Amino acid sequence: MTMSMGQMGRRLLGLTVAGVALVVSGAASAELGQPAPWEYKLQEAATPVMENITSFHNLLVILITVITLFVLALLVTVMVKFNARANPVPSRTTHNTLIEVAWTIIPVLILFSIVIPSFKLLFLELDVPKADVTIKAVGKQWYWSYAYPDNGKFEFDSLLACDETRQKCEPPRLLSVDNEMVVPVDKVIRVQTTGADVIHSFAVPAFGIKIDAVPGRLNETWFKATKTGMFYGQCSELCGKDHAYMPIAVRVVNDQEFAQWVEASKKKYASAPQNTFAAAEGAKGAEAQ
Ligand SMILES: [Cu+2]
Repeated sequence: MTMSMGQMGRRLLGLTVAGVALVVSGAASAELGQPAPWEYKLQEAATPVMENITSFHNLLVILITVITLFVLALLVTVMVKFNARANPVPSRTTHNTLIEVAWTIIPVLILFSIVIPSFKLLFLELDVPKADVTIKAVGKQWYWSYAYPDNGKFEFDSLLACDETRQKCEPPRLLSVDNEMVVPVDKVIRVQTTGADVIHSFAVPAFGIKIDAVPGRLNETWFKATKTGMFYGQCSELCGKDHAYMPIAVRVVNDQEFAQWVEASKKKYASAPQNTFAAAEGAKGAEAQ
């Protein structure tokens, strides 16, 4: 197959345009709170923490791009100007104080421009504000249980909404569950995680949270959703054969809807026999008596 340079150029250009069009159309169809085909960016932020993560990420991408282009330009200059043919008699220069000071100070300044937003973000993530609602998320092989200790102490299981073959699923496929975790909008939600059997990880990309659920240990994180709607995540620590089938679905609703849901859930999950937290707390209560 012979192809002229012109033909090849045009073909390459065509491919690039098609690729860009695909990526743009894919990104445009992205729905809040869930992944989209051809998505190459972070999911749209629904909490202040995630907004922070996104802007930090963007800052880093700009920095890396500029640094990479600069180094590439230096390499190209060296290759073109200082090869043996173009520059047969090399200079014997060994020191240049100005350049040496510059290549020490400038990287330090660049690192400072990274470390300041980085530490700000770390503190924002780790410093849990006063919580309006506390939820215990227990990772189990292979589903999640949610307990609302301050809202009536009910607990329920949240399982993948698919048939046994996992061929017929509720949309979004492999992300929707039978019982969603429900939280009020614009409120600080503290999530405490633990594992009932092995290590799992509770993660919701649009909220910017990912925290391990470790047996025998209580981890905590927080989020404050600023948008209502459905938000999906997945267990993010390889936990066994059905690791891919224990999604996290969070419904963010207004205060009134949340209060109604709490009342309904208290009745609906009143006789939850499977629940480990209530059982453990019940046992503790019995010991105390
Ligand atoms: Cu898991």
